[in-house]
Amino acid sequence: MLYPIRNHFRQFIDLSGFWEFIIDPDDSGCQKGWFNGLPKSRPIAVPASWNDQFEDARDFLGPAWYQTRFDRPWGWESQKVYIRFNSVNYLAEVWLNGQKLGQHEGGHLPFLFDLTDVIQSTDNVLILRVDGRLAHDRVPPGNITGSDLDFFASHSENFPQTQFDFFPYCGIHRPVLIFNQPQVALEDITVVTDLTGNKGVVQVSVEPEESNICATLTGGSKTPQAEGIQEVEIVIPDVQAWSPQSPFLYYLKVDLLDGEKVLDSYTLKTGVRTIVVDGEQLLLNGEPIYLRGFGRHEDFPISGRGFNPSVIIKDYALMKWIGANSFRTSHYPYSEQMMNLADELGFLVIDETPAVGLFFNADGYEKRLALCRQYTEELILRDKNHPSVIAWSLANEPHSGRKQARDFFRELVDLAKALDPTRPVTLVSAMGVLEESFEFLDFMCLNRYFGWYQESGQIERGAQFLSAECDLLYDTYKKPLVLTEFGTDTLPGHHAQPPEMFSEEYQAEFISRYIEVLRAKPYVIGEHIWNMCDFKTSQAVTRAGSYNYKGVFTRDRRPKLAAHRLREIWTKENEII
Ligand code: BDP
Repeated sequence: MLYPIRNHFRQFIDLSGFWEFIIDPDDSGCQKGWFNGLPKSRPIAVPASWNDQFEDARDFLGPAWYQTRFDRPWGWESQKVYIRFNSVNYLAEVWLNGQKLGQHEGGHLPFLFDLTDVIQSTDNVLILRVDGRLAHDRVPPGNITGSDLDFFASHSENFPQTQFDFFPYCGIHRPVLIFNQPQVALEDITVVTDLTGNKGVVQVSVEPEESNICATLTGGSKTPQAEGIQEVEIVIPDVQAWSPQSPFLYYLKVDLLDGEKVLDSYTLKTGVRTIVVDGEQLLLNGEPIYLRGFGRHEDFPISGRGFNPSVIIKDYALMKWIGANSFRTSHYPYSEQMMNLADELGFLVIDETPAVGLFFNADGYEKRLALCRQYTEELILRDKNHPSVIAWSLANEPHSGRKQARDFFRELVDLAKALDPTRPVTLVSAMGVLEESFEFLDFMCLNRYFGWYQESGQIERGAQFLSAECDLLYDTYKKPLVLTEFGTDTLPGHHAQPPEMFSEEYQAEFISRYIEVLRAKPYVIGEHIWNMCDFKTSQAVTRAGSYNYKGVFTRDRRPKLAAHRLREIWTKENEII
């Protein structure tokens, strides 16, 4: 899926700014015809979550309505025109000038509608109904009641009642763009790269089928080019491979041709690299790599889960400072801008779908599976061309103790492999859950909290449990393993000697001890701390101030003791990667 760009053939307009907004607590907006125009409303910032912008909307999950107006830009009269929503959480219904364009379920992933036949030259009225309510057959799920509760060990007493541990922020979370395309246009481009010795190979294929294309690669010392129908291969003699130490990106320009005439053109950045699981190792460009980094969240005061460019930059600066080389997009896909910067700054990303808190009982199973298939497709379509993406994660902490879980993930793994045969596929398993799908996944991801939720207060005992369990899993599945979560809630400024729970010392000791255990195991290919920053979650007795305090930075990005400890460990060892 191509991100809108500006060039000789294409333009886009970003509708970010202040829109009109009204909450609809009794869900009567449709009946009252609000899709034709909102009644008295108030201004709201877009993109941003609505929850922290108003007194009466914090725990309100929808439905709510948005409205904005725009004119068609000049020069688009004979062009195709689309609207692209980069992320709306959770269910979006969209109208333009009173006509329904369609709907999309699921946050964090883009969707678009064709406006060509609906757009007017002036005074277009765009209206959205956004519904973020939690339900057992939505993904991620929430508001679980009755017998469904048997499937869960936790998160049943929190408010709002989510089956996941982050605040269920709602709204238009990322920019909304209108863009044009020529009548005959490049609809999609797929780039696959390979390396042999110092030669790089870039395979480029496009949609629509049968297109005549010319692909040109610039950025290196030469400017190789290839012409063909729908699919071409470009060979780069002295290739500069992409890696965290040297995140070199080429510009790939694809022209759509009709004889000599160029009908459309699209330029994207691409890095040439390979990624494979080999025995107990993960190889980037044929060399073993070890992941150091975090599980994270898109989360900041007031803007909530809304796109916040300065926070993105700050987070990358802190990850560089601390010596991280990777992260997981826990527990949903991050913004496309975040992914572009990962390519540019040389971060390795485990790219996760929004499938967190999954359970597998019959009621709602088909709908959840259909949604997970949709998310997997949308994610791979969106992120397939990023060199930074080294693996797809299909879920976080599914309640896999039922035999249906295995079939569910078998189907998703097959789908992911069919869509992208080049990247490893994984999922992230919870403590106390036997994840049988490890059998057909490329590597194992585990979240473990021995010494926190269990063996509380006992770091050494926790470390022994961790060690034993990792060995057991490796002996069973013989696959490499990333510890994708470990950490402790830590109140900034709270100290204790000897270390005790919630103190900065306890977090620093816990993390250091876990790292020692992991480093002694040759099949462990990475350590991701939970979490990079403190973040907002639902209210619960285990979540003081409705924060998860496991950040090694505070929510406003100040380091705790553990951040300094990690920096000592992670910046000393750049020889690993
Ligand atoms: C894991 C979840 C993560 C939570 C974390 C915790 O994957 O979302 O925030 O535990 O409890 O179970 O802090």
